[in-house]
Amino acid sequence: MGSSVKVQILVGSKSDLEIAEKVRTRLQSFSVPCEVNVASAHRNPEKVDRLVADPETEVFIAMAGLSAALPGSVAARTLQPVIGVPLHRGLGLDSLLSVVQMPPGVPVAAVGLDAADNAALLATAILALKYPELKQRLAAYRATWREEASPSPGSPP
Ligand code: RP5
Repeated sequence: MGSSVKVQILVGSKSDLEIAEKVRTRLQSFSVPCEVNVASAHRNPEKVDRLVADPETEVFIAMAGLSAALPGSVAARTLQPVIGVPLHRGLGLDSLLSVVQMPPGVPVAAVGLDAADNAALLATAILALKYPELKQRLAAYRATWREEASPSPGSPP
């Protein structure tokens, strides 16, 4: 799949970086090239413009708390798939509804609050439509995950 950045992870604030790192770690475990950038929909709209215009990026993951405008803002600027991760900073419900309730025409694939792992897994599944080796890595991950989640009877705790 080459080494160009396939997934751009965008966060609205430096205070969101810890959870962005969890997404990066999961993507790296599948050898998916990715990059993390801080770009607020409110404070740095020009930076959002610039990052979203990157022609190499195939999937965007946008994460933000409070009014969480970033995922929709990214989706408005691209035809590539955008995964939105609402972050639990205020009520939780505020960012969740901002990401889930996009008006018709500009979809954002919303995962749960702070759901870093699911965002990375969904991005990898989207890329796997084009890069078959990722499907194999996802299958291996799923098998291990199932085994860890439900050990066979008689196995030690
Ligand atoms: C959102 O506001 C950011 O995504 C962050 O989750 C929240 C708080 O931002 P800071 O005040 O920490 O910059 O835009």
